[in-house]
Amino acid sequence: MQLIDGKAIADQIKQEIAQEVAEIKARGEKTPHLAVIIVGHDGGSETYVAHKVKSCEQVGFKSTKICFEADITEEQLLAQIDILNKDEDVDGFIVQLPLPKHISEQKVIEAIDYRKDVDGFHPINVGRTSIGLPSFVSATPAGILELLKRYDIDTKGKHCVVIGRSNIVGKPVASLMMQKAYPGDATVTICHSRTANLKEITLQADILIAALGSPKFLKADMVKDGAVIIDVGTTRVPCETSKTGFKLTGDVDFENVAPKCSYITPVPGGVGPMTICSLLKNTLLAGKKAIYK
Ligand code: L34
Repeated sequence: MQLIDGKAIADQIKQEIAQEVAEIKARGEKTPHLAVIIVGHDGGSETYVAHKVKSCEQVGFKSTKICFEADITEEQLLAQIDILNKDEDVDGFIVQLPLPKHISEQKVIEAIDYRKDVDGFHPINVGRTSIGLPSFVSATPAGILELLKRYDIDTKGKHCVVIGRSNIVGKPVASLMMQKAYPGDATVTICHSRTANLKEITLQADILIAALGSPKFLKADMVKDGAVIIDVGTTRVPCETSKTGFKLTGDVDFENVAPKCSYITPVPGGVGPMTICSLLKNTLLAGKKAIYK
């Protein structure tokens, strides 16, 4: 069993980005600028956004963090999005999800100028990704593919089973894994909460991507010997022995599944840090106007 070290790969990619940013600055060109909007005080969101801002610093980007209380109106949030759409210094921006219930996430996503949508959540980017056109690819799926690539994991003709059908992970990662490319060229099956014979399907998987957000859901008896396991879950599970009072827990019962597989991502230190790297990469592309003019 080989552990896929997402943290180490993410650090390596950040160095590559930092090098490129140094060259951009040396040529006297504009410093890439990412803005992040965060609404409310969700613990996970605050941590992830803090990591995003810190990562911008590490690679030499400019970053702007915009915080709102949870009672902001949808109208006020849309007004802020409009400001960022028009701000020529901002190359890309994101609105960290989830949002409070009174705000429509879909409306917010669609209000973002797709040319600045470095999360790759806008329907134009989702659609372009799914038909193989240049686009901002959503960060977590892009991070997963980058891990498969950097570990030289064969995907062609493999059976890739995705558990979870969310718009930000399940659907786009399934669509990328079936594309005529590397990583890709896989035969993809998507399973979800209404799948009848889940175990029968997961047992056929050469590559299993667990993205349902249910701690330790994937058990050893659901996994074929030698499978590649990608764990996208990051649920905060209460834990008395931890300083923070919780333990970040993946969707995979790691302890029992790990001995069976060829490769596995840990939580933390697997997909999470790669998500942030993909966001940095998209911001760099936005700054260079490499996808859209
Ligand atoms: N708009 N909302 C928007 N874009 C995103 O790309 C996200 N996502 C998901 C939640 N909402 C979003 C993230 O940023 C999940 N996510 C994310 C980002 C980073 C990490 C986890 C999830 C991460 O860095 N995880 C670390 C541990 C972090 C910790 O210390 O708690 C890890 O090693 O897994």
